[in-house]
Amino acid sequence: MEKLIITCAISGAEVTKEHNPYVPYTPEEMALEAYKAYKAGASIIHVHVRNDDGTPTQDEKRFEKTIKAIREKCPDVIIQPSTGGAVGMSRDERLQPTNLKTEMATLDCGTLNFGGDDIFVNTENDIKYFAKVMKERHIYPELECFEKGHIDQVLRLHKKGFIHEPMHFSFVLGVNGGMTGEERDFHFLRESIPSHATYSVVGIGKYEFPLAELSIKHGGHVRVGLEDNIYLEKGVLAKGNEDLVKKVVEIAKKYNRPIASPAEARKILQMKEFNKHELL
Ligand code: KMH
Ligand code: ZN
Repeated sequence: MEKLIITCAISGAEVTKEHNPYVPYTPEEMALEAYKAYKAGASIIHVHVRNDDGTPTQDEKRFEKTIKAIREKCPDVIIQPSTGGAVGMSRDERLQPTNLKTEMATLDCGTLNFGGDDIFVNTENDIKYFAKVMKERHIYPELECFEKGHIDQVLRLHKKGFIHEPMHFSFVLGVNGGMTGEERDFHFLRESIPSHATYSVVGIGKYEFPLAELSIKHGGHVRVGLEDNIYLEKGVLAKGNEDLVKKVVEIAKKYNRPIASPAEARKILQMKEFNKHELL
């Protein structure tokens, strides 16, 4: 089995300090959370940015400041800005971080309900547009799929030449409005992607660690972080992102999966051609 790539989603767009006081907002707070997660074993940092009051933004300048602050503390980590942003943002608003010299970003591969009246919109044309922009800018897309239909959409778009190899999927399971993250769901999705493709799991809330363990056991990769889950265990808030990363590292030990460094993660994901430009 390959070494384990751990991604840490340090803040997200929705969770606030009222939910967990360790959720970072400012570039300085983001950099500290990223650094601790990286030291604990994360090789990819998934980044959303916030205004000082915690409201989500996709402002390019805010991304630039945040990414620079993270880069200063973690020189070799893979920084993966979100192009999902928050529900209701326009395409171009969401794509702002791709104007920066970033080697990776998320690409959300389908629409879904997102709780209450919220709909996270990613039409076929949105996906084609995001994929085109990322390809032109040599940005490696992590293909976020919230249910099986999204994988099918990726495979259709791949056949038509809109999405390219190497394909790295992220199964985001347990969103209120999306697919659950039970063991059967994991196997269904894992068996639905091409055998040479790589994947990571993103378990929301109670699914975070059970899904992580399944993925570790079966050769997949893992994302954890306060964006997805604020608890270390039932009723116990995590004291920062590093707690969540450390817990994954412990599970990995049980299955003899060594942790990938950022350089090793780039190799496993075949990111060479996406790392040509000098990084921010
Ligand atoms: N905040 C969600 C609406 C991504 O980062 O690409 C979308 C999201 C996905 O978090
Ligand atoms: Zn995200």
